[in-house]
Amino acid sequence: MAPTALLVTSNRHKLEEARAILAPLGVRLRGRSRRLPEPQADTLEEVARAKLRSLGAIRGPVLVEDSGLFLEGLHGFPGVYSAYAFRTLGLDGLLRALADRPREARFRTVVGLRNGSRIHLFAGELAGRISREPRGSGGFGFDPIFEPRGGSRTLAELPPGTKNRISHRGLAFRAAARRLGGTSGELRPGPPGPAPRRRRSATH
Ligand code: ITT
Repeated sequence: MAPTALLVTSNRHKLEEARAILAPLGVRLRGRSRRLPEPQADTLEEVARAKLRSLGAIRGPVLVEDSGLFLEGLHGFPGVYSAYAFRTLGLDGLLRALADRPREARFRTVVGLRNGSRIHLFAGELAGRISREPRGSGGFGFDPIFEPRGGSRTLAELPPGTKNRISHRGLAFRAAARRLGGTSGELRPGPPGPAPRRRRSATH
C-alpha cells in the first residue's frame, strides 16, 4: 500500500505542489483545509512546530509547512511575515519597498512532520533575485517576481513541473518523503496523540 500522509494548510496551491512533488515518490497526500495559528516567531521552524502543536489528535502521519521569502535588500523581510506582507503590500508594494536596494532573495520552506509522538523538520531553500516587475501566470504568491539563480525567467514563467523540481518546497517535501517511506518503503503510523513531549529536529 502506498504511504499516505495528511497535509494541513489553508493554501490550496501548497497542497497541489506538494502532491505533485510526492506522487512520483509513491507518497499519497490527503489535504485538510485549515488555517492554523501562527505565533509571532523569529524562524519558520518555530512556526512549523507551533502549527504541529495546535493540531490536536490526528491519526497517522501529519504534515504542515511554513514558507517565507527573504529579501537581502530588506534585511530578510518579509521572512516569517510573508503571508502578511503578501496580503497587505502585495507584489507591487514589495517591489516599491525594495526600490533600488540589492535584489538577491531566497525562498525557504520548513515542513513539519508528526507521526505519533515524533516530530521531524525538513528545510528547503531556493536562491534567486527579485525581478523589476511581475511576470508570468504560473505558480502563486510571490512567484511572478522571483527569478531563480542562473536564469532570467520568474518562477511564474517556468514550464509546468520545473518549479517543483528546483524549489524550496520540492527539496523540503522530498526530504520528508524519505522519512515517510522509511527503510522498508512502508509507513508505520504511530498512535494519535496531543502535543508530543519528545522532539527531534531533522532540519537540514
Ligand atoms: P498555511 O495555511 O499553510 O500557513 P499560507 O499561505 O498562510 O498557508 P505561509 O504563511 O507559509 O502559508 O506563506 C507565506 C506567504 O508566502 C504566502 O503569502 C504564500 O502565498 C507565499 N508563498 C509560500 N510559498 C510560496 C511559493 O512557493 N511561491 C510563491 N509564494 C509563496
